[in-house]
Amino acid sequence: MRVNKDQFIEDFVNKLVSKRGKKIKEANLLDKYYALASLTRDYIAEYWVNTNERYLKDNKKQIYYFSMEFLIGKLLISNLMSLGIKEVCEDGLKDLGLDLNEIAEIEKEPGLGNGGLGRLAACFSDSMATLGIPGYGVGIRYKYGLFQQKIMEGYQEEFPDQWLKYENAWEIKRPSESVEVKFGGNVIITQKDNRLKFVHENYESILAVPYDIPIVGYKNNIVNTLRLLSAEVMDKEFDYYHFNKGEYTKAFEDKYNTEAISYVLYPDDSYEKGKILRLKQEYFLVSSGVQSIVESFKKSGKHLKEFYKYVSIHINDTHPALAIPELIRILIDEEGFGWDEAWKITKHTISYTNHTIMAEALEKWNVDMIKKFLPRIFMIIEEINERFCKELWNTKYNGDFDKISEMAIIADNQIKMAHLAIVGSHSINGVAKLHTEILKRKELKEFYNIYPEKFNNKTNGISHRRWLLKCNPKLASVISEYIGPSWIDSPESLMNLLEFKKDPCFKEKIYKIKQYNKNKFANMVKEKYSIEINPNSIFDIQAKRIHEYKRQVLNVFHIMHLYNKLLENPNLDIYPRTFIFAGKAAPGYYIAKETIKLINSLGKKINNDYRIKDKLKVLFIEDYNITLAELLMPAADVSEQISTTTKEASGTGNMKFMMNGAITIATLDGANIEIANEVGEDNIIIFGLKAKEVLEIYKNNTHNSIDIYNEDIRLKTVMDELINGFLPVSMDEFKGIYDSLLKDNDKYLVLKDFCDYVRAQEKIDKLYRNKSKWLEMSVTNIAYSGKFSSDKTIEEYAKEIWGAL
Ligand code: F58
Repeated sequence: MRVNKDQFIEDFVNKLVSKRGKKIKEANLLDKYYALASLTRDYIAEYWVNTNERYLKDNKKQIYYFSMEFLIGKLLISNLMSLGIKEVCEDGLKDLGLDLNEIAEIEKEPGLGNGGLGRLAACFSDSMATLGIPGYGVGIRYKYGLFQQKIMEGYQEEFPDQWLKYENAWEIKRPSESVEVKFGGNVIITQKDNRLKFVHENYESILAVPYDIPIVGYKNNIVNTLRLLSAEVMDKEFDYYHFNKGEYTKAFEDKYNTEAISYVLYPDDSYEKGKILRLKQEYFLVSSGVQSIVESFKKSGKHLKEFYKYVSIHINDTHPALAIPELIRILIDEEGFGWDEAWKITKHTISYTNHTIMAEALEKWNVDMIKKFLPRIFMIIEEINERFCKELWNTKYNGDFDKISEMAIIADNQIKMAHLAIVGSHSINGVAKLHTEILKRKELKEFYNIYPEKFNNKTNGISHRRWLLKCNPKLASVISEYIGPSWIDSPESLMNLLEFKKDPCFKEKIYKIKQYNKNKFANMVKEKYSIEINPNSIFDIQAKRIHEYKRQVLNVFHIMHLYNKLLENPNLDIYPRTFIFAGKAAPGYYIAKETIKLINSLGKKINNDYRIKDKLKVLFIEDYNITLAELLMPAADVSEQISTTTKEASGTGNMKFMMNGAITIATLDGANIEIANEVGEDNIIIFGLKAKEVLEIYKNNTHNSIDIYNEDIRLKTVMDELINGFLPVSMDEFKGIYDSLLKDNDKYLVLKDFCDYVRAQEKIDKLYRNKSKWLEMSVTNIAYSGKFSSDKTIEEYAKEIWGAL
């Protein structure tokens, strides 16, 4: 868009008055932020309206990406960049004595996600807008997000994330487009004109109120929409009778019970009530989403028979898989279709991405629960299941009861959502080559046997606009200085950097930028934690959800081992290292929470030990989110991607670190394999068991952790230190971790990979001392990172799954 500095200044000053009732002199930072964000939204509005109009006219396929998570990050700076007016605003604000970055910092980040799955949804939204694909995100507007993580006495404590405390400057509430979502009750079946009619009665209604957020395409005048739904009571805000009797809590009981649906992401579902809430959230999302899509499609005048030619609904993991029976319900009960046609339309409309092979993350719902809260949906799932089992019976598996019950959607009083998603969709994709292979050959083998054409791979990607252009502006600008700005539109041209990987002048610039980013991070640490870290040490970072399979404990063991070596010989020549951790543990996940305590206890001990002469530091940075990631990625020298091989579906942090020039230490897992294939073995540090070996160990149970513990004295020492008072905690504090590794035979093969990990880390120590070589590796990583742009991934989804390009 075009706006000059004078116009911007005038608009901004007027906005401060109209929006906040203040002149610059009286305005505080919050006033300035809201004025600027609101002005930016005004600038966006024209393109938003035009885009929607164009999409209606163009008759192109519309893509709806259903996801329980959207980790979009702060929007002010990225929106200004996408509009192409960041510099003008920066200059204009400077003339007014204001600093854009200081204003932007005050924005609250929407905590609408947990991990890679949620960030992927955000990168995909960004790419769809930039490629001009009519893509809509559909999610939930959790009032309190995931949770805010605070570290207290070394432990994670959870607090409500009050990101909506003031207002969300980007959203537009659209109450007139609200839809009713029905829970509970019963279904009456009648017969009319030779057809069965299903009438849902005595249900409880909840209103899904949409809030639309603009997703601004990069300098292309296109603005897509992220629609977030919020739960409200249908009519009665509170009960007058109880209120007048002074029973205020009772008076508002219904309201809070209803609104709780969109309060928090991932309520603890170790209890029945948490499970019910989670089920309600999932149905709330898909029912309101699908109803709105069908309504808006009908307005276009086309026949619903053609729905799937103009609409794709993509489900991000199985959480929105109830979209399948919901679409069938609408087509049959409300639009008068017969089963066969409703089934065909649905199957051709829906596609599904699998993000994990971890058994505990494969969703299953108790039959009684679905029957009670979603009676009509249950009937439809039953029908799908019956027809599917018949199909199996009539084809391959005639007589094979075991196989059929293993593959059934409903078995043992449970509904298997992955099976529903596979049967009811036309495409199932994994998120990296190895992951897809494991789905095809192992986890979902039986389904691959009968539906090979449905399975495909789409390796994840990241938005280079957020993960380079925005978060590392100095690096972005030096890249453009050397290879021109074309990489911004076609990230694969980052490859042109290879020409400069031996250019001392270019490498020095890359070095200085890394140092600048490290200093920036070190300043934050000093300010927030009063800990001094050495910007000349290696910044070695592991930032991701805390989970046993991601093996933060392996990282910790290596640090403890280094520490032990230094205690033995304080003059040992170890290149100074700062180990940085960040990530949240699921509130009910005991070992993950203990791991956080372990990292902090180790930090407490090491950071205060003068004997090791500041050679090691260990930090846990609290409340990992997109904003923190944007600070961490550019500051990293080493990227830790050390999951148990076969367990990390893809990983996307690996791509973000690489794009910012960090060197990866990794197992050959998920997308690490594809990264290694691109950069070559000289530019990544690989260690650990290969997929085949891991699968073999699991299959034949050939691993015995106690043997390794007894054989490797370094490991034995470190492990004993968990329970012998070495750390500043009670002796049994880390017994859970200790037992999981020895008594429970180390399910994630930490001990098995320890030795090779230490070797790989020694290699890093050596390599880093060779500055020229290190920088060459760093440049090579940046150069190949363009291959992992989500633009490329989205192009593949659009062509091969959605038929939209
Ligand atoms: C992640 N999954 C995968 N799930 O772990 C990662 O390998 C992959 O790169 C990424 O998806 C994108 O494909 C993930 O983030 C969750 O957060 C689950 C959500 C449901 C509860 C359990 C965690």
